[in-house]
Amino acid sequence: MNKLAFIIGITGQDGSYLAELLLEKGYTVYGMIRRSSSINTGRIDHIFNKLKLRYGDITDMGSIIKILTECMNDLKEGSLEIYNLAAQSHVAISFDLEKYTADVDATGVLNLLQSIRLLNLTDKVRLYQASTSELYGNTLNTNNLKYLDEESPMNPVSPYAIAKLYAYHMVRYYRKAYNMFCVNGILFNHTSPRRGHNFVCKKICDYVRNKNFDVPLQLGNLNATRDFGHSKDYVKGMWMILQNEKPVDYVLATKHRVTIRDFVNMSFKEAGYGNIIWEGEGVNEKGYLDGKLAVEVNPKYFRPYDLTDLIGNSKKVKEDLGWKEEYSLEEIIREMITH
Ligand code: NDP
Ligand code: GDR
Repeated sequence: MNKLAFIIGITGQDGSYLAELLLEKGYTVYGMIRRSSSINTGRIDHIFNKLKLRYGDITDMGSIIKILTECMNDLKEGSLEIYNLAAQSHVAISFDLEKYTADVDATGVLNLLQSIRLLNLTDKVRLYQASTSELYGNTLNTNNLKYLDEESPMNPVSPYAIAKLYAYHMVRYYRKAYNMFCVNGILFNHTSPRRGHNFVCKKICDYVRNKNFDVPLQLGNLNATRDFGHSKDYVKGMWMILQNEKPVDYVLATKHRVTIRDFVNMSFKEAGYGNIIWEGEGVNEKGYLDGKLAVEVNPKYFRPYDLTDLIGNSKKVKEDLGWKEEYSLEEIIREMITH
């Protein structure tokens, strides 16, 4: 059987690990890449020649139709697996790029769904949509919940999350209205050495790894709690969700709670430095290493609205599909500060 997959967002963190996983499993892997004035294939350069990369953009429906048609011509049997990981994925930046974020993260997904329907492929493809824990907003606290799961209320509060909620519902609507195998993976934060440089974990780990403590690390909200997994574990989950007998939405999370401050402490510790001593509060909070200023708060990194707590429970996917994370947070940090 020729197994065929099409990854939209293949040049990103998750796309690159997913492409590796699918190649290992013997898939022919198509990927959409975007035209860029500088090279944007750094994460997939080591497998570049094994992939069938095509220029396109999720906001350009013609490009989606063109690649889908080529994939279907290549498919001999079974279903084409489509993984839509494309997004303007930075929550803070979405407050500055409201319309663009909607074009990519919301309408872009509609373009994909419509292309599938208009090409009469609803019964020939399986679609994974990259949904997010951001959909829940501050539900954990407002509803006094311990963890978030598939049943928790969704109250998105950023342009990014609002666009992703549109996509989440469109996927569910296509599943019901057109009987299509399309699913949402509601993934909590996951990171890796391939994480984009302006996400908080990567920023902290790069700072520790570079050993240049002359300029203090500048961060925003240190009190936010998040649930961090490894991208490699999460792309395995994406694949498992698409192999399911039925199309079902699942949460992937670790149930492990850390503040951004905890993550800073752990990163310095993993790198073999002493404890950070924290003094002050809010914008005046500072972290000292061996008496020297190492971390300070810069309000420029605050968001108009931030999420206090995002901690997930993956009980359903563990029971139904046997997914579980392999990496501990210590292992993730160790890998990020050494690679
Ligand atoms: P990245 O930002 O690393 O990757 C995003 C990918 O989308 C890149 O390949 C990017 O291309 C591509 N892309 C952006 N805009 C377009 C467009 N208009 N048309 C086609 N492709 C586009 O994100 P991650 O790998 O971290 O995340 C993957 C997906 O999962 C995203 O949808 C994200 O929102 C979602 N998600 C991520 C979580 C996480 O913690 N990592 C958690 C929950 C959900 P280019 O390289 O050219 O910019
Ligand atoms: P997030 O990730 O918004 O959760 O979105 P990010 O790493 O940007 O922020 C996590 C938390 O850290 C706080 N923070 C900072 N964030 C950044 N980027 N830079 C800083 O200097 C900084 N200081 C503190 C933030 O305020 C926030 O509370 C990620 C993305 O991958 C989304 O695409 C995905 O949907 C969600 O995770 C789940």
